Amino acid sequence: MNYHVLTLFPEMIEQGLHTSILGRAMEKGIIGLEAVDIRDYTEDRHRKADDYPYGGGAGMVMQAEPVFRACESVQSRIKGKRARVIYATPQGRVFDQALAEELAKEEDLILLCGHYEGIDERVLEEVVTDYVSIGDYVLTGGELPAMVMIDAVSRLVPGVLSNEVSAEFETFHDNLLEYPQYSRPEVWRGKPVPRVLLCGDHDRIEDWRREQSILRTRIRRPDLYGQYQKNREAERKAPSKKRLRLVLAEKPILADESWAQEFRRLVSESGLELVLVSEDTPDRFRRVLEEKKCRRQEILVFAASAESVLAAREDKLRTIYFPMDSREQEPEGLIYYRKISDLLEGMAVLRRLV
Ligand code: 6GU
Repeated sequence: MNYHVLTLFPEMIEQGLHTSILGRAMEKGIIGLEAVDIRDYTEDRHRKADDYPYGGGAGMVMQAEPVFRACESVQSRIKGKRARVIYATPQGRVFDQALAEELAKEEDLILLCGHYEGIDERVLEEVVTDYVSIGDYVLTGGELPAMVMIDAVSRLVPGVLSNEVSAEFETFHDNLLEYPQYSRPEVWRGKPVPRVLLCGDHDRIEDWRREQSILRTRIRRPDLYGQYQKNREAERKAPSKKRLRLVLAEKPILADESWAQEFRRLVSESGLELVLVSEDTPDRFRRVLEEKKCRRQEILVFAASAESVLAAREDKLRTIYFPMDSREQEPEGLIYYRKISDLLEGMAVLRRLV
């Protein structure tokens, strides 16, 4: 993903985004960030980019030509189709997780930051594809909104988050808030950690967390909870196309016969089809994908090695990683949905997904 931010204050963008997770993603080259100084595209020697508004009124308006030239300069350097141009404005569609997910699919994004009383309407009509607001309040400029959007979009770009769990299934995904988290010590100032978290039963823990998410959403964000309920209702009426249909498991995973039986039973009880794939053909997952005419969201892969996880990720498949060799070195940037230590845990995950 490459961001091109058109701004009068490039240092704000450059200084604000190079730390922590995004900094690392930029070092790794997963994310590119360019702050384009609109003043570099002015014609006069004072680099003046604004002027008085026609019709009078307070403040200054950013002039059309420098913005246009800055934008065209970026577009001409981008290969392939023209990039979407996002104008940060309180008059836009309110930015949310769904829009972040949509934008994360783009190769390049141009973010246009206004200042003062705004930008000459004529250039907006020419270049802007999306008017986006980050909420109903007034800011002095579009730089902070651009940074907010870049942060939210970037963490959805594959490889940006660490190799733990991909961001697909967390807060807001089904309109639920995240469950509460606890770390050591076990008792802090007389307050113990909820006991269920210490029981070691992943099934129970997942159930508890789900319940906490639901309760918390109902109390703290009744608006989101309403959405959640509406979606559940709709899903009951028309089974979601996102529902799992196919489970792909690499053969070594089912080597232990007693486990395999349980696993097969759960899969078939859930109305899913199980396909065993051998672990040594390079395009093994894609071939099944094509044969079964399944959508990617309908497939869950149980992969037996880091190499297989990479192959499945290449085909953008949701992947559960069950390392058969515990000494295996995981390559940096390995992304999977879940890593499990036994099939029981895998079955718990499966149960939750169907
Ligand atoms: Cl996206 N831009 C500006 N300039 N102000 C805002 C905003 C965006 N969202 C809320 N206020």
